Amino acid sequence: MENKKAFITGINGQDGSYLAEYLLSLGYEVHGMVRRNSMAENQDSRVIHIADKITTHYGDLLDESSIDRILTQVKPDEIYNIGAQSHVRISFDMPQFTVKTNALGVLNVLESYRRICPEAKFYQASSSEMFGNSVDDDGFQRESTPMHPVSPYGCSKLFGYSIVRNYRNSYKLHATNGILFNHESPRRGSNFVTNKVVKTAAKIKLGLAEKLELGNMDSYRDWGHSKDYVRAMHAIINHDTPDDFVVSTMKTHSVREMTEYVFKRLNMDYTKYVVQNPIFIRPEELKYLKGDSTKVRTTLNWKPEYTFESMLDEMVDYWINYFKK
Ligand code: F7E
Repeated sequence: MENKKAFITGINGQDGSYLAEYLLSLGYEVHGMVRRNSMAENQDSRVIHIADKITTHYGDLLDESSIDRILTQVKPDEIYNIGAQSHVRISFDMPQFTVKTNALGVLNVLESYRRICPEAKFYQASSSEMFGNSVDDDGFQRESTPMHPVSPYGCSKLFGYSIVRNYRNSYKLHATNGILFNHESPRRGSNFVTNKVVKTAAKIKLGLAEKLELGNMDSYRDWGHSKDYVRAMHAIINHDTPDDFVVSTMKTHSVREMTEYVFKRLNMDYTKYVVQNPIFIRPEELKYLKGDSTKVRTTLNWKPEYTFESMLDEMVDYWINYFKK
């Protein structure tokens, strides 16, 4: 039997790169879309170590012709739409670009998929940011929790999620949503809070920085590891029935607790180094996330291998080694 073919938008992102590695380990032929960038170095920086094993194609979620061309050429069995403007704070600065990419971009991929390869399966990277500040009485968000997003990013993701459900029902496509809670790793962009804290704490430890500037430290997040979450994406797309699944650790910690843990691991007291800078505070904040992932755990037998602590430990070790070199 021929190897299955996967097509990944956002292959050069944190999740795209781990997903590509995972699918290669399962014997897939992996294709990915990268955007043309004026700095050639940034187009494949997270997948450079597997560059000879994957095929990248220039394209853009906002350029339908490029998506048509790639799908016609590749004829994938599985399409993972992971590309996005994924930074919530930045979505307040670039709302239109965020909505075009994260909402219209999903529709562009769905339309090409429906016309060119409707037998394929489709995965959409939906997000816990869609819930906004809505929480069930038991303190969890789950598939049935009402969605009231509080950022341009969350609003754009809610459109993507809804249009995937609409296409699934209207055209009988195998189109799925993973509603992923925050997931991190050493490959996380350095302007997301976990990697920002770990990277700066490592610099402070080694005398390369003095202060860490943060915004709101009292919001709570359910943080897992990207490596665990890409396994969930593959399980979701391969389930017999196209459906939507929350993926989470079922535990929550505040930004303050996370920061305290990281600094303690480096034998430092975070209160001596952290200062607040209002620049990092959002016009509207999502205060609390804790996901109930019972459905994906029982239906697809998925569970995370990393804990909050082992994930942060890996990130701390990574950045300490990086700066020591
Ligand atoms: O912020 C607070 C900030 O930017 C986490 C994306 O992957 O997960 C991610 O979105 C929390 C927020 O992630 C700073 O206000 C304090 O409460 O790491 P973050 P996020 O906004 O939760 C969801 C599920 C996605 O889908 C998104 O694509 O940390 N915070 N001080 C800060 N955050 C940042 N970035 N920088 C700070 O200095």
